[in-house]
Amino acid sequence: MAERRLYITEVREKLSEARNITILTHLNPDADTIGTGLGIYNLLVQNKTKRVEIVNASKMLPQHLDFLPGFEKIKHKMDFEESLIISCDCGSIDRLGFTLENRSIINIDHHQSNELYGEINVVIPEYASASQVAFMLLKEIYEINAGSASCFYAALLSDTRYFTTSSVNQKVFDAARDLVELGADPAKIAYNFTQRRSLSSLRILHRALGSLELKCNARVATLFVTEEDIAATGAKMPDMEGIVDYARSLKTVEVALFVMELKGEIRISLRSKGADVSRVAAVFGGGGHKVAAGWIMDKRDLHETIDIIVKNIQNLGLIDGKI
Ligand SMILES: [Mn+2]
Repeated sequence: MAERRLYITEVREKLSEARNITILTHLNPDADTIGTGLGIYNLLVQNKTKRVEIVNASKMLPQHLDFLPGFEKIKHKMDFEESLIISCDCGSIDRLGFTLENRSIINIDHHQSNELYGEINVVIPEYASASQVAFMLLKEIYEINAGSASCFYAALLSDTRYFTTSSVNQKVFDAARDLVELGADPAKIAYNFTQRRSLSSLRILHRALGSLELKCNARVATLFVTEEDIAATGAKMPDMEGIVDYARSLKTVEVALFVMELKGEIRISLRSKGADVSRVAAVFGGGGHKVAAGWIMDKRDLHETIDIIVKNIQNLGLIDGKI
């Protein structure tokens, strides 16, 4: 295991040398990758001697994040051919969606499964969000402005599911308080996350809940949506974020599984109340955290897929403990 630290001196030096900087956020972006990326972007653009771009390879961005300062600056392709890369919240280099051979990368993340693909790897799994890593690091190098604080706070709020996950501790609240002090507006950010849902997100949630099944003595809950469900409700990927949490919320459930049938592929989300579901993801070439992991598979029968995954959950002994 590599040493877990912030590499403040090394990062400061890299940033001061760089003329062009590309901030990369991961495919199928969530609020942590976008909030971390924009938080960094809002700091770096203040320095007029540098050119900075923020890029996401996906065609679709989570539109509910459009209140974050700089959101409209996110591009879908990289324009700089030579630049320092900063990757945000991304465990493996493939998830950035670009060919990055021979590029200098600062990897800012909190995934236990991070493949440490950067020249500098600021990866701290104990932190609740990549934005917490970025904030702890960059407050030592820059004066954090209000825009940046808002982005980091939004990412922290989202990755902790509004401060409810097991990763929440005093350090998280310390960071949150500091970010509010620096200008993040907690009420405004919470409103944007909880009171601006799309109709499609509720319609697809309804369909997903209709598929709920309990397995393994009600310790495993499964949900799925078909391509037809997605087409009928008009749901986009961001509309399906958080659906898996409903399955986990059941009293007896230890591990929750949500399977999305997309065009040509199947996307899987696993959540647990403590069991290490990243081990299940690893079996299928995926990654993630102890209590939240996922991966993508080639398209095949949905029910077969669910059965295979549940079998792996059992075989790995993830639900042997007491309820
Ligand atoms: Mn994250």
